Amino acid sequence: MAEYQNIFTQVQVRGPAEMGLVEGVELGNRTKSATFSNLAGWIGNAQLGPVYLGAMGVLSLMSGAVWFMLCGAWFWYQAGFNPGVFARDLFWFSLEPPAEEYGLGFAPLAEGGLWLIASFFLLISVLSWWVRTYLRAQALGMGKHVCWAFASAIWLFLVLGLIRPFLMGSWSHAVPYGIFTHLDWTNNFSLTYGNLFYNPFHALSIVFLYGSALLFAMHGATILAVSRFGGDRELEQIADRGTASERAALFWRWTMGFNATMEGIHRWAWWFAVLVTLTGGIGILLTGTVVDNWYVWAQEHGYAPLQ
Ligand code: 07D
Ligand code: 07D
Repeated sequence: MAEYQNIFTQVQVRGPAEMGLVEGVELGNRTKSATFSNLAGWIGNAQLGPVYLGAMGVLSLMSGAVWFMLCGAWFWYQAGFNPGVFARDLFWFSLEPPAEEYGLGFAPLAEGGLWLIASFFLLISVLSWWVRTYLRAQALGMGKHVCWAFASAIWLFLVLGLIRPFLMGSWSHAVPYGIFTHLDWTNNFSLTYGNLFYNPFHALSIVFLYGSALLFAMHGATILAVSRFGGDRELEQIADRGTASERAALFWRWTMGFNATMEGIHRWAWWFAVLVTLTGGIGILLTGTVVDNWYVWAQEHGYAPLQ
């Protein structure tokens, strides 16, 4: 007998595949069939597909694959074409941007030129995926909330790899493509500019990152806690507040004196997540361009002790 356990499991009710709407949709761009997976059903919807590819989807996947293969080919070269070394050192290989002296110009392939070419494809891939999120939302008559949130992540991505290096006058300031080398880059960035903890925008970004996790936990837990009263049918609860959202609201008013609304909690979530990368991008953009040393800056602004 199916037991209702609402932390890990979901009862999977399965009918014929739902193919979705057809009005205003270019059906030739959509795969024809759908399959079902129990595993997918435990964490989300059991139905897989149909997928809408379209020009933007194809462009994004293809240019993303080119970026990925260029990184892989370079790692393969760094491994001396040895499969054992490739597997062993995979996380340590790195496709690096050109050195400082090349400025914003091109560089020989093995000295950053390949990084520039790969970056071009990554840029096309990320931007065309953004257009895809916009167009698919439009085709479904949805608001554009997902693509504007994604734009905030892209803002940080562009600051890190394009806008800030451009303002600094050299691609050498951009992030290398490597698992551990991009962490070394992050660490060095903080050290070079006098400890990023004293950058108030880094602090704000952390506030929203931690806040996002906290809000997500509070919201997820609240809805699970009232799902026995139908609380997981959130939209009906907004239009016609039943006992579930009343209890959820009351719980938070009882425990902390204030409650978000069924609709407003999603605005909290959206803003917290968006502000992580929005404030973060501002913090990175200011570093090295406006502020050379965050510790000194903090001392000058009464944010760090004068010694
Ligand atoms: C869970 C959604 C799925 C996405 C995943 C990432 C690739 C890269 C690499 C071909 C939450 C797929 C990864 C396609 C393939 C090559 C060479 C998202 C989820 C699973 N980082 N970072 C990681 C990127 C920056 C930092 C992991 C990208 C900044 C720290 C992964 C970017 C700084 C730590 C990764 C980027 C920074 C990581 C897991 C771009 C400051 C970790 C990511 C394009 C913000 C963690 C070994 C994850 C780790 C980690 C990818 C930028 C810091 C490889 C694509 C420059 C401190 N980063 N990162 O789950 O384990 O994200 O690293 O800007 O500790 Mg990073
Ligand atoms: C990178 C947005 C771009 C990603 C895009 C995705 C693909 C892959 C493939 C799906 C992550 C493209 C995706 C191509 C698709 C598949 C399969 C988002 C990105 C568009 N820090 N720090 C932050 C903390 C320190 C440093 C943010 C904590 C040290 C630098 C965050 C600590 C030093 C930068 C944060 C800590 C340092 C950051 C990132 C603690 C290193 C940044 C937010 C407790 C020693 C970035 C202003 C994010 C930033 C950043 C947290 C410490 C350096 C809040 C908790 C002091 C250089 N740090 N940090 O969402 O914005 O990133 O800073 O010590 O650039 Mg930090």
